[in-house]
Amino acid sequence: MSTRVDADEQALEQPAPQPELPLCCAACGQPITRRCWAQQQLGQHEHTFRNPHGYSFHLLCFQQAPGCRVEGPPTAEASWFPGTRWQFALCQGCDTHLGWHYCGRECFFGLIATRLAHRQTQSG
Ligand code: JO2
Repeated sequence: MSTRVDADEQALEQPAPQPELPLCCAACGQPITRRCWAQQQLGQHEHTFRNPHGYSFHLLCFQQAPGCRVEGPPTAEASWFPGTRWQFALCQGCDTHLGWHYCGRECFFGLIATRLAHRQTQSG
């Protein structure tokens, strides 16, 4: 199976122009989370992982993401954070898959960096 890198264009490559502004869905502009909710898991905020289908994802960890809708049954299958189960985290605005919600001893979100933007991209 070949490695496929997530190919979206809207990476969070620049620091936030104003750190208090929300991080939004890159596809529809829905506010998703905030920098103040960034946290470390396994000692890092950012992680790169590959799933069983061969797709690589660059994840950012947040203690909450109120703009996400969590969907599907929790599963430990191939979880990248040992001791956690994951569910899909979708944009409440447009259903784009933004990452995963994890629960173990605590719950958190791992969101795909390229699917977030510093501001609304369509209506903002
Ligand atoms: C979350 C996906 C994943 C897994 C996935 C679709 C189907 C399956 C997807 N490790 N999950 C994690 N599946 C991630 C993973 O912590 O592999 O990528 O197992 O059937 O999100 O596209």
